[in-house]
Amino acid sequence: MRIGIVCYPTYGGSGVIATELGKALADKGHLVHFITYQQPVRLDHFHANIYYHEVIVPTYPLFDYPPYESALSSTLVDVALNSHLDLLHVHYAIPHASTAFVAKEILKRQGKYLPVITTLHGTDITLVGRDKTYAPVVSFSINQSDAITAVSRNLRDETYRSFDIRKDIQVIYNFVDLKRFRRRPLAQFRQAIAPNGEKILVHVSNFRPIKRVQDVVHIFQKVHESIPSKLLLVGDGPERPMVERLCRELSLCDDIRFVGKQEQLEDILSISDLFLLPSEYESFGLAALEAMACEVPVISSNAGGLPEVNINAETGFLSPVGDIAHMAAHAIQLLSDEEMLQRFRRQALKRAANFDLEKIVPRYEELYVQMIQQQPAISLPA
Ligand code: GMT
Repeated sequence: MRIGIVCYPTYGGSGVIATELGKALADKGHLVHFITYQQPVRLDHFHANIYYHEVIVPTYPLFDYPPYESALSSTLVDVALNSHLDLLHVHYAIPHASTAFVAKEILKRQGKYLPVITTLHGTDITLVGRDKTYAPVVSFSINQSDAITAVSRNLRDETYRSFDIRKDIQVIYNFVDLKRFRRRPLAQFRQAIAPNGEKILVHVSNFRPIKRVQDVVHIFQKVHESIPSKLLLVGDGPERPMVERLCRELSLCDDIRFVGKQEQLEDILSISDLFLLPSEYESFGLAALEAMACEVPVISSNAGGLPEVNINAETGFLSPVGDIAHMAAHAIQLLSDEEMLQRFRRQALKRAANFDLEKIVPRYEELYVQMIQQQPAISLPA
């Protein structure tokens, strides 16, 4: 198949899943065309079956707001026609679902049918999408998609609750590449971070308020009081200055390291003992899944789709949002009982195997085939 993929190329779960999906599809022999305004972060190697089309948004003195959506729709039309796309898979509803709809309508008038699949990822529904500035367009463009998928049951249900959706939303869970995300013995690296055998806790996110990174620091403070430990904070974003200030106020700077955005996440996870994800909301929690694949149990909130990934008292523990004491107590319990920690590690890996890329990617392929086969006859305007 010739597949067009639209996503946010930046450091975020939806872009990561879209890129990993494209790479997996290319490995299976499909031709994959990424159409984005910047090279996606995880699209880091040449692959004979992968093409990248940059969306250029021309500037003009009249434009206070360069019309990105129009540039994207026009690029989609161009790529669909010249690269003979069979379908378009857009990730994150805003503005990708509506730009895909415009492209599809233009193409229809040129005699080409282009099925559009929209994957909902989370904040496009729960945060930004619900804002009345966007809601009517989000609702309309989801309903106009030929197929809609959501990355968890929770997100599917939230979508039905928030919008008037008259179509079936299929749940296709996020996935992880178990060949890449697996625990490796990196003793030297571990020694460098925790020279005195301290336990290592880790958090990975884009440091947005929804991630509650300050809770991560407060949880760590309590753990640190009773267990020699280090905290690795991976990623970057708007909350970072506040989090840095908090570390200074709590005199924890020597034991907390901000390592910024990292490509080799699997190495960091390989030396970690516990993953912290106290988010206000997660439609799924891809970062937690990647940790579990590397045998790292997860202490998380019970928000959104997290209970569909992290199983309480099995792969980690779930607590109400903001319940720092509860999260810290569970972290201390796990870190001070080696037998329990090892058991949770094995269980985390076993759970992650349910979300193996090799199981999930075929579900998208099946959906693509279905969409291509239901192609309606297009009558060209006279
Ligand atoms: O979490 C973010 O801020 C990034 C966001 C995105 O759209 O890039 O992530 C969302 O999509 C991921 C992939 O499907 C999910 O694993 C995340 O849980 C989800 N984030 C939220 O719902 C807050």
